[in-house]
Amino acid sequence: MVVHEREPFNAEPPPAALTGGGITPLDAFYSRNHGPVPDIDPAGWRLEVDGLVERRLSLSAAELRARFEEAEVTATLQCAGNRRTELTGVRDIPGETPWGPCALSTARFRGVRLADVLACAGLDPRTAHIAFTAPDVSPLADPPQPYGVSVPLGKALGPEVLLAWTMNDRPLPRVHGAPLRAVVPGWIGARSVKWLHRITARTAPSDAYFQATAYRLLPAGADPGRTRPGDGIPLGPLTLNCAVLSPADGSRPPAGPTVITGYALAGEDRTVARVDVSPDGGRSWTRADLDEAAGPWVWQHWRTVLDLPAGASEVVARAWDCAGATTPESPATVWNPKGYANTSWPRVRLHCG
Ligand SMILES: Nc1nc2c(c(=O)[nH]1)N[C@H]1C(S)=C(S)[C@@H](COP(=O)(O)O)O[C@H]1N2
Ligand SMILES: [Mo]
Repeated sequence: MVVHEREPFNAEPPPAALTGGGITPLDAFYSRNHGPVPDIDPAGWRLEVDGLVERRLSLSAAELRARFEEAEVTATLQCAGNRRTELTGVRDIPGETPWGPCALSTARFRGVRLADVLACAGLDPRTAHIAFTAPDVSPLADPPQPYGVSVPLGKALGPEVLLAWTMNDRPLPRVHGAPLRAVVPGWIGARSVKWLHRITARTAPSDAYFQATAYRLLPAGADPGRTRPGDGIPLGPLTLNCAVLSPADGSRPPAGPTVITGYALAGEDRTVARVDVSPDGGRSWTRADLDEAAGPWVWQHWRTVLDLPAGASEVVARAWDCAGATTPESPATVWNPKGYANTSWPRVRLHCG
């Protein structure tokens, strides 16, 4: 793993660990934490469901398993800060984790549907948002506070949104949220709350720092040190993204036919429809071979062979999704003070021998 920080633990796999596509092995799955990983005693643990509900629930892990139908989803989680380093070339982004292109991974999660648990509690018709709270306290939040976010009710009721206790058929690892995490496929990773212990039905989005202040797209001129709750655009559904996994930026492959591989991921339940790759900085393009989507919530890998001349080459990629949306050309267009949602064309500089 490429470890950006030990405490809190923030790490992404090396690109070579993701080139195979499909499900990511647990030991290669990226980790994103805002505070210390909490130590939870499974025996004393309970999930509380409160707020605008007809019946408050307090469920042990055994009760959760016994009362609701088991459900499974394969989903790619992607951090909103994925590919941030490519933005820092435009302008510095101090105080944020310098993610490369691998702050995303795919797993098969099993648990119960959030919608089923909410139906059991009975929602008041005024409910418009479902908030999640966890016990890990982030010293980075202002003021320091437990991790919390929310999702609009429409998304929360989607059959793909799970409260999960397994990952790739193994018990959920502690660093990925044991004993229970929310899995919100197609949305930024920040909404998939780990160590989930409270679900609250509300009229308004969560007031917690990671919903109200962080994970928001600020205008390029804003001072991130002076933002107030509610500033900027709250990031929720993912937007189409595409990155090169091999060859590595700055590498020196032999001149001639060169295999280029990468991934693309569309937001919500959209799929990737086409990926083009350029050997010459975007002047000419070749259509890449694109994997079919294994499901609506998962990445798709692509590959092509480019005949590269001796000397310097700039390999660039762009994608389209099934709604016809395409990725923006330049990181300068999408630059924002916290370095979120970089979906610009990835550029890999090679020097062929
Ligand atoms: N309780 C809690 N949940 C959390 C976080 C956190 O710091 N605390 N980080 C979020 C962010 S920003 C991301 S991208 C994903 C990362 O999940 P992973 O560490 O399993 O890859 O978890 C989300 N859930
Ligand atoms: Mo994230």
